[in-house]
Amino acid sequence: MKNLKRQKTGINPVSAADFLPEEKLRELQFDRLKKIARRAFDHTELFNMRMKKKGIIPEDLKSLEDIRHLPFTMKNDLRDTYPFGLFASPMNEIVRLHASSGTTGKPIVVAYTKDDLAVWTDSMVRTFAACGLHSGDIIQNAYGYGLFTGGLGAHYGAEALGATVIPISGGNTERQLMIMQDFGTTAICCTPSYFIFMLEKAAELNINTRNLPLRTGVFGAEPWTEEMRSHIEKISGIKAYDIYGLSEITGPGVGIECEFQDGLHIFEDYFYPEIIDPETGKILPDGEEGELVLTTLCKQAMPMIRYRTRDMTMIIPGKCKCGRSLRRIRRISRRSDDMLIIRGINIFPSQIESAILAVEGTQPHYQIVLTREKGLDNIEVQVEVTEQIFSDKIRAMEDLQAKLMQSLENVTTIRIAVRLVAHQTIKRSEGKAKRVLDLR
Ligand code: DLL
Repeated sequence: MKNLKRQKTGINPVSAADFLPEEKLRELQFDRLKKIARRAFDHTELFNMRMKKKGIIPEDLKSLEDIRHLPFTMKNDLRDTYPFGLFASPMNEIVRLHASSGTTGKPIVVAYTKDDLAVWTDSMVRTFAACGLHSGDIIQNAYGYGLFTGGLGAHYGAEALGATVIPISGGNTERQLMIMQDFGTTAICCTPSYFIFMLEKAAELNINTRNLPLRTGVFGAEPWTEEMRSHIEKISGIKAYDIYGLSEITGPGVGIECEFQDGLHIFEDYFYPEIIDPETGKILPDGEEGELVLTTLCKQAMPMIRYRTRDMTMIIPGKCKCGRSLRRIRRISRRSDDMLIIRGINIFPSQIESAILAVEGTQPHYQIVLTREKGLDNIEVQVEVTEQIFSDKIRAMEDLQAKLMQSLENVTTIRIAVRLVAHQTIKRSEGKAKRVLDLR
C-alpha cells in the first residue's frame, strides 16, 4: 500500500460559473429562460398546446419571475408521450438516449444533443470539483452503466475533470474492494446503500478503508439521512457528499454539496429551481418546504419547463460559506409520493432511517414491511443486528428492541412494531435500495 499514497497533483478545477455575481446570474437565467421557452413552444407539441391554453406566448416573459406563468410538466407527460413525444430536436441531432425504469410499465425516455452532453459533463465536472476532486484523483465509478444516467453521467464528468476513471459499474462487491485496494481508488461514486454494503463486505474481508487512499464518496440517486452520513463517515473515514439529480432534467449533477456540507448547490445557470406547494402549485418563499420544480435552461433535445420532481425540499435562505452564488436546497429527505399513511399518521421512510440510526449499536440495514389485516394497515420495521447480539444475548436484544421502538415513536408519534432479524437477512442493495416492502 505504501506506493499508493494520496496524490495531489491536480490544480483546483472549481469553475468561475459557480461564483457569478447574483445579478449576472439572474440576467443569464432570464436570457436562457426566454430562449428555452421559445424552443419548447416551437418544437414540443405538448408545451405549445399548454401555453396556448393559458393564453401566453414566450414573449410574455418580461422578467425571471414571470416563469410562474408557465405551465408545469409532470412525470405522466413523459409517460403519455412515450417514447419520443417530448423531443424538441430531430433524431439526427440526438446523440444519446437514457431511460429511467419506473416501478410499473414502460420507462421514461430522455434525450441529449451533443450540446446537452457538454452541459451535463460541465455540471459533473463542477460537481466533482465541489467535492474537492481533481486530476490525480482515481475515481471508482460504481453507479450502474447503461440506461441509468448515473454511470455515464459520472463517467464523462470524471474524465473531463482529468481524473482517472475506473468504469466498474455496480455489483460484484468483492471485486470492487480488490480494485479499490490495488488501483489506489481515492474517490468512490455509488448509492449510499451500496457503499454501506461495500463497507460491510470490507469488514468481512478484514479490509480497513481507513488504511486505503480512499478519501471521498459521491453518494446519491436515493434518499439518505444525515444519520446515515455520520455512520458512513465514522466507519470509513472518508468524507461523504450528497449528489442529486434526475433523468428528466439531465441525470446526476443537478445539485451537489460543497466542502461545508450544508445543503446542495444547484447548478442554477443550467437548472432553474423553484419550490411550490404541491397541493396548490403556489411558489413558496425560501426556507419553506415544498416540491422542487426545475426548468432546464439549456437543454435542447428535451427542454423541461417547470418539471415537478415530486422531491420535497426547501431553498436554504442565505449564502453558503464557500462563496458560491448558486442557491442551495436542503437534502432531499422524501418524495411527495413516498408517504406512508399508517393509522392516519403520515410517515416517511427517511424518518424511520433517522430513528433507527439514532439508536447506538444498530446496523444501517433495515426494511419497512407493510401488511393489511382485516382492513387495517400494519407497519413493521425489521432491523438487522450483529451476529453476536442475535445469537446469545436475549437481554441485549430486548433492550435494543425497546430503544428502537421508543426512537421510532419519538419521530413518528405512533407505536411501530420492530423485529430484530439475523445478520444478512435483509437484501443488500447494489443500486437504489428498496426500503419499503408493501405486502398489502
Ligand atoms: O438517480 C440520477 C442520479 C444518479 C443522481 C447518480 C445522483 C447520482 P433517476 O433514476 O431518474 O436519476 O432518479 C431520480 O432519485 O427524483 C430523487 O427522488 C432520487 N434522488 C436522486 N438523487 C438523490 C439524492 C438518478 N441525493 C430520483 N437524495 C430523484 C435523495 C435522490 N433522492
